[in-house]
Amino acid sequence: MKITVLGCGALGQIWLSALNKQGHEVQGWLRVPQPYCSVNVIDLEGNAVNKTWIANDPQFLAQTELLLVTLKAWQVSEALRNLQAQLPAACPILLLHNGMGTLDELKDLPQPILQGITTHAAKRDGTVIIHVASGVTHIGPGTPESAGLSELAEVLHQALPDVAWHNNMASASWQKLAANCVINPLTVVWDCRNGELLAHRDQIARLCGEIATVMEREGQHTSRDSLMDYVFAVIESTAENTSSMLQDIRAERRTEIEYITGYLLRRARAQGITTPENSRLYELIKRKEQDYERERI
Ligand code: KPL
Repeated sequence: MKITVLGCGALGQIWLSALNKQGHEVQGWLRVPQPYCSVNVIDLEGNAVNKTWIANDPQFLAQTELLLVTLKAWQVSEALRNLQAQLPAACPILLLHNGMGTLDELKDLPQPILQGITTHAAKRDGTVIIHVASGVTHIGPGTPESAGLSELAEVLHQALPDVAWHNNMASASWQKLAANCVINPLTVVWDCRNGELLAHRDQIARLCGEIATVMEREGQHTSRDSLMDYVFAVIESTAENTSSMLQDIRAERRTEIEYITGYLLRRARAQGITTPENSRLYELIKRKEQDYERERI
């Protein structure tokens, strides 16, 4: 297949090299246009992959059969709006990012949209991307037009297993959102790796209680205790990780808070639910972002 990967950060580079190894024709697409993109990855077996592919080629884009989007949530809408006219109308777009809310922003796009979440872990060490842990990528329809695209799961699974297809992604997406609402801002509050959050059980219980109330109103069967079990399992399996939000805050970059806790708060408001603990974390992260944005002016 001809596949364009939009966003060539850690996850984008891992997908580019895995898809190319599987025989697919790939190109990268960078927001700041460049003719080539270089990939420098240490794969799960410890092998170094150093390759350069074409990037930002409009002809390739016009023939693309799958667009894989590995941008941060807040970059997705604008980037896709700039590309949509050059992309075939039937080309599936797979979104792989933290948080929720981008689908609402992309309702009028002609292309079928798939949503995905992944537990693959990668970290940057200087200019090298290290694929530190294998994981599962869950994908499914984001719009009704993409309901029949389950064969893509098999194509992706051959390149970077495991990939699982879900006819309904709501449950998996909400669970992942819950984990991100707890882990990401709390690692900023405590300035710690994910595993150190095990010491903050009461705070996590309060957050999960609020999140479970919102999820139940959104039609998800859950409870504070089952969410806590899930969140603690993620904390344990990613104990050595520095969360993406803590990495962003340390590097003074914009975080995905609007699509994580921000999305939860928007749904809570629409349902008339108060979420003081989550609101406090949201405000705290926004303040940190504003502080360094103000310094730049
Ligand atoms: O998705 C993550 C992130 O850091 O953004 C978790 C699950 C918290 C793993 O670090």
